[in-house]
Amino acid sequence: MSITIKRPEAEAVKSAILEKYPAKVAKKRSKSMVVNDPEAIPAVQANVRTIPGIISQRGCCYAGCKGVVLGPTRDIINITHGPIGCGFYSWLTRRNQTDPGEVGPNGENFMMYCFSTDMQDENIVFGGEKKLRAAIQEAYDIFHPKAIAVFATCPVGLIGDDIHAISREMKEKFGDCNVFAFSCEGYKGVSQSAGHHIANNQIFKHVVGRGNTRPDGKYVMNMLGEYNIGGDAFELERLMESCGITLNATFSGNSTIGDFENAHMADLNVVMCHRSINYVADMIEKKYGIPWFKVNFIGAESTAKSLRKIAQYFEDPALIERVEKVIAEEMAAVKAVAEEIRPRTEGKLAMLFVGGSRAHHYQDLFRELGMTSIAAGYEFAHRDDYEGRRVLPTIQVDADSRNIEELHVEPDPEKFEPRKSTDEMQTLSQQGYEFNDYNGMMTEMEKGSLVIDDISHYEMERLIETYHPAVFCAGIKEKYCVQKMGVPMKQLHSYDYGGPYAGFRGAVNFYRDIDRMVNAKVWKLVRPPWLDTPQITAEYATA
Ligand code: CFM
Repeated sequence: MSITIKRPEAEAVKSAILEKYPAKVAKKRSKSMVVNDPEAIPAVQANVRTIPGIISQRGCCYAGCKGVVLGPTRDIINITHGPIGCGFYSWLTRRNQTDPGEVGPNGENFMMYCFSTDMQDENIVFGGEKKLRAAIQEAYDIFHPKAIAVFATCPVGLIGDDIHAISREMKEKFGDCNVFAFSCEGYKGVSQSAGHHIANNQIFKHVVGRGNTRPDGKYVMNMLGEYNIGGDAFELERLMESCGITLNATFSGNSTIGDFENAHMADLNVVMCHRSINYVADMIEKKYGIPWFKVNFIGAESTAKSLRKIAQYFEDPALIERVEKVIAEEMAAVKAVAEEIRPRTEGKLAMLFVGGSRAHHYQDLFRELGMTSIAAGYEFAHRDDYEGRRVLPTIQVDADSRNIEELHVEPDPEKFEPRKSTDEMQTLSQQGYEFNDYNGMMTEMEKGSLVIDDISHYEMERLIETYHPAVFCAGIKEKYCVQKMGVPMKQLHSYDYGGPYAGFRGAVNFYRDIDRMVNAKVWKLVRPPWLDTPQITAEYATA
């Protein structure tokens, strides 16, 4: 017997939400809230400033640069030039894990340290350059690292400390330590997305291409946009090894500076998180001739599909056979668990409002559990992440984006070497290969589902009240509000205490965690305190 549950109609839900806003705000928010049609994808307003006064989920440019892209690198000393809070709050809260690295007095895992210049009022008034120079020297003297990176926070941009000149000066002085800096002041751009771009530009300029070591192996590739949250990269490393695929550099989960330096030695770039790193894939291809395509290792089916794509790219029957064997073995275990759990999760609703790629990728896992992603959106993605890269030429570049440097890249006179000839690339394209492409989230979402960019806290509450989803996925800022509304909440940034969720074994972990959450009876017993004490809300409102 199948039961059809009547869901609220999405256009009506949207109108009801917008009704409460002042007219101007409603007009602007309306463009960022669309009802999906995978056959005729509507345009989504994205990567624009958040309206002042609205509670947003977004982070800042510094978070995207220092926290996201450089955060998982273990042997670069990352110094935050700014007040101590910025360094402290970007210190391991994302659960990006790493191998221990070398141990001993010159051990090269610095992730357990939080390095900052700890700027004080007097540094803001008289300048912080002296303090930064001293901090770089101190870090060098104590640890003798291969590299030191400096990150600007808001006040540094406002007072004009020249972090790049100081880094150059210290690099020359040391001779055996690469020092480079990032002008990633928090206020730049409209979200952490600007920070990804700034981070990638500097890594490309100052690091990529400096090495000349290629790891042993026949099939050597880089993985771009994988950040080893909750051990995801460890699981993917295991999987690649069992397939006989050699991982050269991962940007930047479980990575080292040496990996980045040798990134141009691989024969393929696969891109996981398109939003944060597509720039690097494009630049490496132009400069060194390494093709890229999009993969997704979240979800068992997507993992199998991505592995097959990689095997086909290398065009070796032995590799294709080995990959098929691994898929068959791993899938058997995954399917057994999925079949057991699915009757308990089938037909339930999920909502995902996360970053710039996970709100898409995790829908595959929910699909495997028979669940529908009824509403989803990103915090800071661009239109191409929603609608696909085909809209790139139509995206209007505004003043905020123009502020972020676009590197002009040319083929390297010595190191450029096309890994596939034009003919080979064409043949692969004819076989259905989508190089340099990403179709975005909306092609894979149901007709009538809601897609909302940069969702506000108010909009989130209204969605939950309307649809009563079985699970809501977002981050720590939303977690406890959602739970107080009686809905289980899964953090897809840090995974709470769970993970890995990537690859086949990761899928099994996710199925089990979601099963436990959506079938726990405790959520129905939650009665939020504000229902019984309305006067508290009133007092706050009039205070
Ligand atoms: Fe890419 Fe990320 Fe994400 Fe991202 Fe992030 Fe993250 Fe994320 Mo939190 S790089 S866009 S800036 S997949 S930290 S590992 S979980 S918001 S969806």
